[in-house]
Amino acid sequence: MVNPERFLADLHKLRSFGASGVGKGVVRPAYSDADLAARDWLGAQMRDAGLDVQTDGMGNLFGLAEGRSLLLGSHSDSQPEGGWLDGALGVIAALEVARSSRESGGPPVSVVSFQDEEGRFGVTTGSAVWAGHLKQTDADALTDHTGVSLAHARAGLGRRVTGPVDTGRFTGFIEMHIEQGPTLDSSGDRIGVVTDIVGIRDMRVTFEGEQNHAGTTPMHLRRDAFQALAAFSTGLSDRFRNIVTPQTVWTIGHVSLHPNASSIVPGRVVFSMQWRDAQSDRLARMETVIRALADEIAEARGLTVSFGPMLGLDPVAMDAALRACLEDAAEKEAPGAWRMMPSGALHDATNVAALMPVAMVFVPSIGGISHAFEEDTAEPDLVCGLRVLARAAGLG
Ligand code: HGY
Ligand code: MN
Ligand code: MN
Repeated sequence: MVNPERFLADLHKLRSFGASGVGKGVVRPAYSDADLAARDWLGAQMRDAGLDVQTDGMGNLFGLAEGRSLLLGSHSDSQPEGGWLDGALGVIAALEVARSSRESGGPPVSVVSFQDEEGRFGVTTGSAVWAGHLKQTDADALTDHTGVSLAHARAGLGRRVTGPVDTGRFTGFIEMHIEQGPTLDSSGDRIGVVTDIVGIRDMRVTFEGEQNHAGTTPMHLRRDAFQALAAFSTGLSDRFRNIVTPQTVWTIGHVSLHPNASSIVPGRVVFSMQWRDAQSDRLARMETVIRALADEIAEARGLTVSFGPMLGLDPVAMDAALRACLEDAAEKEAPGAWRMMPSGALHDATNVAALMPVAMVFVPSIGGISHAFEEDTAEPDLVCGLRVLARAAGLG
């Protein structure tokens, strides 16, 4: 049987690496000192649980059971301002299930904490490389918002790296996660069994205009990068009107304006353009609109536009058989208080689904808040999710 007290204690301990901000927030971006310290601690817990600890070249951390086994886990890096449960929950729940299973002579269970799920460099970068979706050489060329390359960041792994971990040794993958949206919190359900994970596209866009004096440059002569971005953002909502559904989302979440000074007409803006939907063809139509509108705006305002590499993942359905295990487990642990639902957030499970059967289980997020320091889940719900995961993994 799983040990809820030990599980919660470990979850709080993991939060202490990078604990920051209000509430239970963490700042533990991929490859930061806090992230590496957390992974060192996690590796020690895996070793104490009798697992063989391995780190691949990306920094994905595995605790391996002997022979072929089920793989459980998620990620332990965070957003620049993250909550304590996003990713961490799935990793610590996996550790607890693997450890309990060994203690009670249960089935072999391995554990993983993927690296850079939160996309400091890409989109779910660690699992994307492990699963073969992204070539290591292409990944290495990616840079974060400050210009640091992934190649440079992962060089900091040093002697932690043991070598590649064979994807063929696992029979399937289950990721437990917080929902990160309002569905379970509003319905009162305690468990969500995921049906599908949406697709995503993400690229950097640059408008290059002319830097000039903010007092002397007449409005009609300006080639203002910020004004171009403002027009682009407003125009996009209009152009998308006949393409998107109420479930489609798009976000300009990172903006770097140069030189970012009150008295200078900005000459350059680099921004992130991300969009998500359950259908790949809609994602493609949105891309066409994005590129065309950016070209039009640049042309009309005397700027140039350029686009960075297109990153993305297609929508995936969860494996029917593994999902059924979670549904049975949910009905036993939360009778009448669980539902099937799609995931609007991205997960490592998407990449792993190219290799083996994959399923996911959610617990509620209070107020539907995540990617914020305020993210939280009631502890009885965390434990309920742990028990569902353990049952689905074959622990009675
Ligand atoms: O952005 C996402 O959906 C994930 O949390 N990285
Ligand atoms: Mn996550
Ligand atoms: Mn996240």
